[in-house]
Amino acid sequence: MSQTSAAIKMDSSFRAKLFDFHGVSMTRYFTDNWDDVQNFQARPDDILIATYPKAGTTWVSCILDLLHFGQASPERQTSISIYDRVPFLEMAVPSVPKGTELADKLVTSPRLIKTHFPVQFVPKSFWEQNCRIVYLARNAKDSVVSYFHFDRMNMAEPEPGDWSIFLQRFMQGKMVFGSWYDHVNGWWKKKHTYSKLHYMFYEDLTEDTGREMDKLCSFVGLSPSDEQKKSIAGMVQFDNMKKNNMANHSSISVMDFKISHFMRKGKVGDWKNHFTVAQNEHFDEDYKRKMTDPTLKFRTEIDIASF
Ligand code: PPS
Repeated sequence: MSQTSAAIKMDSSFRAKLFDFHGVSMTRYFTDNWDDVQNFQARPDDILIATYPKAGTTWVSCILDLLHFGQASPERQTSISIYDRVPFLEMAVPSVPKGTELADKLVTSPRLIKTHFPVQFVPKSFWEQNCRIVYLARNAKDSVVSYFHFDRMNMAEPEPGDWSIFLQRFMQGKMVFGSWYDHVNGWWKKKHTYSKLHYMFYEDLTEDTGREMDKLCSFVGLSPSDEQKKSIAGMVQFDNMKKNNMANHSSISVMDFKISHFMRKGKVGDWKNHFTVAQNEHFDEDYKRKMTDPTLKFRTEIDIASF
């Protein structure tokens, strides 16, 4: 049994409440270990994987883990869950080891560490050590749909309510880890002053996984063979990750797979199956007001023919 899959009683009383934390909506499961998280000692070769929830964190975590360790330790892929290979730094859920403890125990070099923090919450040692950071962003519409289904099935998340209420809350930034708009913009701005930040997009990764893997390799300084890259691209295809119990989160007891799967659809454009025409118009108007930086562009659909 993996370290973080210890049994937690799955019922709705476990659901956490949102509260304002330094100006960001959070739950106690990600703030209870705040002091240890803020004092976390990063190492110069640590790689921080930062995302707003549901952007494809698990996908890019598997890619980076395979790129770094897939050759030397192939058994990792079948014996250690992705959330133990890539600890979730701020996680402080009762009865399971804290993210900081898991990260401290990692024996790999580099250590791959996940966070959903907005940029201003990142512990200072990551900046002081000049660590590489990979930020993966996903368009707002698919993010909110994915988040909605996640909050329905994850008993540690706040009660989602119905779809229209959830969408409204997303637009107001009242989600765990705060506003999507502030998150993607905050990290985008950081890219201008911090050179070791690789900002990438879920839609690009879907369109051409090989091309995005090449960019990641040059960012982290790896040169895998074509054969290795091909093999990794196959292993991280949605259907293969969904079947892989070490990647699909099936051992996490707070997640009720009868409601929805963690590896749910893995598509660009599923929002079209959720937004009404009126919701879409309202969302677009609000989006224009909030997303004023013309250099940060998201795609809400991609040309199927191109991948
Ligand atoms: S979390 O809980 O925030 O860490 O979730 P995260 O891993 O960031 O995002 C989960 C969504 O990413 C999709 N996913 C993938 N899509 C395509 N290909 C691959 N390999 C892949 N792996 C994960 C996953 O299905 C969730 O999106 P939705 O839209 O809900 O399916």
